[in-house]
Amino acid sequence: MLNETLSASRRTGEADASATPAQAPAKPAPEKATPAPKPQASAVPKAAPSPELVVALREDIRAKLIYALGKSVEAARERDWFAATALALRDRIVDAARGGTGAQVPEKRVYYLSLEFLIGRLLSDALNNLGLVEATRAALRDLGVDLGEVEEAEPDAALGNGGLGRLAACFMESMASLSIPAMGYGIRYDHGIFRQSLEDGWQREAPETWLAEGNPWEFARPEATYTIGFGGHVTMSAHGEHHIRRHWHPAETVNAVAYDLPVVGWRGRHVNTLRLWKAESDAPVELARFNAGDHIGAVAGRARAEAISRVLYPSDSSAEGQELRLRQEYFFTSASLQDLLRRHVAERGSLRSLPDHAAIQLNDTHPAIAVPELMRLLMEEHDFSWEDAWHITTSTLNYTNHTLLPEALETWPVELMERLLPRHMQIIYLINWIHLEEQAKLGRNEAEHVAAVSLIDESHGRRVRMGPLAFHGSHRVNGVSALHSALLKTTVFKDLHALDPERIVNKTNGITFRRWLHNANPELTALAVETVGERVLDDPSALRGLEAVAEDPEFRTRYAAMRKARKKELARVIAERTGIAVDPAALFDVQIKRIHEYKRQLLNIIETVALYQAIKMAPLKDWTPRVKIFAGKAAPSYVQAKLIIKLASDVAKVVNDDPDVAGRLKVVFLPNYSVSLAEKIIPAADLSEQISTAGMEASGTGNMKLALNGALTVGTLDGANIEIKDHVGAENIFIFGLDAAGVQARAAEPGYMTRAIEGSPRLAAALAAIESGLFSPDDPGRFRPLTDELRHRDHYLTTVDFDDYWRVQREIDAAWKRPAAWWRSAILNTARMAWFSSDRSMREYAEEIWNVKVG
Ligand code: 26W
Repeated sequence: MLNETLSASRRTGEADASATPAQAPAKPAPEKATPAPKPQASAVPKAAPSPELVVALREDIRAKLIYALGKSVEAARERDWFAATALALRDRIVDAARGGTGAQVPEKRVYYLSLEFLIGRLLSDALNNLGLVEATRAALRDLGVDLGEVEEAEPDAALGNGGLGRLAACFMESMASLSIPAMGYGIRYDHGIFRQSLEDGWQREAPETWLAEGNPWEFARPEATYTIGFGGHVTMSAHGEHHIRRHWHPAETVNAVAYDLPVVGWRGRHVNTLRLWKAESDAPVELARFNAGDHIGAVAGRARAEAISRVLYPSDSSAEGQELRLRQEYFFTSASLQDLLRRHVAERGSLRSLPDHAAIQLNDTHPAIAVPELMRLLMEEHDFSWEDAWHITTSTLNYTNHTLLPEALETWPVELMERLLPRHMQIIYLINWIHLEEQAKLGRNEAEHVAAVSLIDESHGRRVRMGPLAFHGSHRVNGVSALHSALLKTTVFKDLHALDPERIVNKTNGITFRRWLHNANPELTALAVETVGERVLDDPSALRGLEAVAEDPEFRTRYAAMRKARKKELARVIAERTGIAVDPAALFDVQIKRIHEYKRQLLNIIETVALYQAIKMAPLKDWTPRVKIFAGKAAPSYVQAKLIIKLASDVAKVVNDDPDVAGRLKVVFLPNYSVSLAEKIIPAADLSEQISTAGMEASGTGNMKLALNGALTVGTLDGANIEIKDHVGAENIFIFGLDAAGVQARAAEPGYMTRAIEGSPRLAAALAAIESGLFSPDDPGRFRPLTDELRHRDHYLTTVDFDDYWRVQREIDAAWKRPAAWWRSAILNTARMAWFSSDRSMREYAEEIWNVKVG
């Protein structure tokens, strides 16, 4: 696909991948004027790599270091070796693209529009998919360099907040691996998600600077630049007797410049492109102003334009409604649509056939402005009638919803839309008018129904509802787990669903096993390969073969030893980053995800406090030793979430310093959770905490990564936990608490929290300890905002689920003491998680939403 894009681009004047890389002018290696395709290793070398391949790689890396980076072997730092290795590998990815399944114009392409791509590091992924891990290790060893250290020198591409962004990255990898012709579109943020540090237990945010030393993977495509308008006014002109045309005259324009990242699939058979847009001003520096001494004012217009791709919004759960955010959304959506329309015209001529050759997936409502923008482009730049444009739009767009939380459902003030996107606001009004008119024709014009299905919310000031807009403009709408999709039909989209019951479909999320099993856990992968054969690398359903050895004591011992080794390594990382010593023999209990009240880290911390109190009261009891490990970022403006981090840190301090509980309980908050930190924690986890209030976690994907790696889940019947239970078996997962229906019923009973606290002496004592200042002697009232919320509102039903959570945790303590049964369950988790591969998700999307061929 990279190659295909390039050949299509060539016709339209874009650069070729084999042309000079953006990074630096590439001086060809002295002995070859035209670089020949590099020898490829077999995807998974069983034996040592061939000496020729190692030599070729070594010389390529050395040449990149010297000629592309201008560094000597002696002066090179790890970061330089990383860049040289990436550049050498990128050449091979280009070769793979040119020779792969994406080399021709495909019948149909998928366009995945996402404001977030949480990719992480690319080197080990690319090496693994090209089968070049061992050859590169040997090549670097020849140069006196360690591959592991080079991999660690790569900054994470962290252009996302959490689940939604990571899902986009897993889907991109799976589409490439399945040879689905696809292109991802997003924003090339200068600064991804902030770097988190803890200062006396308080979260501090610092800017993240992944591009500080350039990005060796990307190709800049300045020739693929589009103009994006903002503001201004709309005029009309008459065309014949019956047609009025409207023309938008933006007050301001910004350039969107393409940067391409290649996404190489498994065994290098197919390469797709992730195209990220950078905002560049088209305004010249105002020289007269500059010369008059107004140095800042002379570049203010440019700074305003370029702010669009400066930083990722760090909130994952509340629509903050700021103008810059809407500018980002429109900027990348418009650039992507213009780009794909241009490509379609170049390849096929008429846009009438767009739905036959393109499927566009909107990742949440962030690109929902695509609905009026595609209408506008079709009508105003390509002369389609309203009806034809509407047909094309609604046959091409699809929308994935990722959350039911009301505060996360995007709406934009009509006033802001009118000011920033006046033409789009007119189109939205007309879409809505036709939509309500259809309802009136069906006799559905009662005020309540109109208010429910209207795209404009009139109840909180006038606002455009982006979810209903995306729903109405899409061919298919999907939820991300069975429960979540069912809830979409009965809650947020109840009324729209009734108008078209076919539109909502379920597509349960998945994860790419290449990153989350093969790369993150090579030891477990080796065990699987040894047991069921190498085909497990291509077909995860072969993991089932592990069921047979779950009964084999020797295999269990090896599986447990594998885990132990990873726990030792994680213990080293914990000591290095927090100074806390933990025992790898203890049960590693992990909760790693964004910090949010609905995810209920607070439930886990309160249970930790209760356990601490219980150990102190019965010091002679044979307690199961546990290490509670937390990691995750809080949105910088989310005060309660930041206080939860502080509470975890304060509890950790007291517990870890108390000799009475030594050897039984430790608490760790690992700072700066990221994709690469997840890769270290997940293979070392024994217990996976998935304890959200039922009905609130749309799916979860960390739950899948942990279960695949053999951590047992303690969870509520929420999101994909339900499907995980169905797959691994009820006896291999620990379920507790209210289900979604129970939550709905209980939330309707006033005073539930008071009764829960009064009915649970253990919970009452834990809350009292927190309120007494036991963990914050310097500021006893510090955590009142948290405990007051529990006592007086408890929106997330933490108090109600507490006792059952305590019960199941003690059941887990007992289970840990029966190692044979524990490891049997762990192995069965690995054996039965194949269905959660994002390859399965992508096949389902391909067949049931996109109508595109796989492979
Ligand atoms: C407008 C602010 C904002 C930004 C991001 C609101 C909401 C979001 C996302 C929808 C949050 C998110 O990442 N949702 C997660 O998506 C995952 C992938 O589908 C699911 O597994 C998680 O359950 C869901 O919380």
